[in-house]
Amino acid sequence: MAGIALLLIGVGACSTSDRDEAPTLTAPALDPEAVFLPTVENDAPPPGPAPAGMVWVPGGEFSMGAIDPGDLGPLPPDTVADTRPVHRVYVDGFWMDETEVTNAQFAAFVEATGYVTVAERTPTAEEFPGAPPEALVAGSIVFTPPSTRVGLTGHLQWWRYQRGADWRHPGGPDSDLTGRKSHPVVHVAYEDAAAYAAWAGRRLPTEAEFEFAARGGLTGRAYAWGNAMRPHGEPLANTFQGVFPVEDTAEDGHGGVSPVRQFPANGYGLFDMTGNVWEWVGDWYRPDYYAQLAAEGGVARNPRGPSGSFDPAEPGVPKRAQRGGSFLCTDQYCARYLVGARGKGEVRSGADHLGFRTVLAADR
Ligand SMILES: [Ca+2]
Ligand SMILES: [Ca+2]
Repeated sequence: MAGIALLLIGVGACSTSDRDEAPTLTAPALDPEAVFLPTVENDAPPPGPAPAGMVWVPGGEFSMGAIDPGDLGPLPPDTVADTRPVHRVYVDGFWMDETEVTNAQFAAFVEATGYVTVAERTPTAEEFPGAPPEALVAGSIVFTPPSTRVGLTGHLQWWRYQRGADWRHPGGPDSDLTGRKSHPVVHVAYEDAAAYAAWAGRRLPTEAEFEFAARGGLTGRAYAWGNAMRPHGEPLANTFQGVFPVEDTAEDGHGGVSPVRQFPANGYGLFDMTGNVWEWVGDWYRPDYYAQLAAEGGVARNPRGPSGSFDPAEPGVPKRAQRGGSFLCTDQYCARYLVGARGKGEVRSGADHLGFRTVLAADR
């Protein structure tokens, strides 16, 4: 049902960035040195040998949030509006998957448990009252570029509900996982990601854990690796180049999703914390959550998100936060490859640009 939900209520992540003639939002000029206090990592060593495929993130205190980075120029509206104020957060150390969960890893979970993902289940009229009967078929949402240039208002110009699209068939029933074992699993709803994590004895990261990990020990940088999108001209993440959404020129070496580990790891040894596929995190989404934490004063310790979700763009739609951006992110539309940027999505909606990774607390 993921796709139906998505079509009825709008695509997650970048959906509210739709724009055409909308004015760009120039963020207030802020001095990063004044806004971001130094990251202070915990100095305790890892509590033991690393679980397979995981790396140690030491935790500590850092400044969470984002400001408008100068080198992008004016950002699309709302790109960093929900990342303010930058506020002080502490997280305990934890183990984190080096990469997005791959198709091979997800297949092992399904083989062991017989789990059926949301996209593979046939939606019912009770679940989606008012939906046309022909829409009540299992499937998911697939990025489908239009053949000609389009205005950037109306994401349904490039998102299509595809019958039979699911994690085993990322492009629809005629596609499969041939050559994709090392690609991140996609078309996973929040509950699918949480089910995998529980089976593995882990959980999804909190939004704060994800951002601490993505920053890799650096302080207040615009990107996971520094303040330039392409230092020395080298792409450091799988994003979108060309003319969005029509032509992805793949200057970074990958058109569409790529296998994991195609770009250098960040300071903690984590791959694709920026780009490739968006990643579910555990927190409910509210655009004012950072303001809530800041109003409490002091340092927010191990924040786990608000008690419920609220997105003014789609009130009443339950949404969890997502992080990192995807192979579709571009400063023309959705510049959420910024390390402090946030995304969000309806909890039962997957898509072919959305996956996840897991974490394991140190005391486990
Ligand atoms: Ca790319
Ligand atoms: Ca990612």
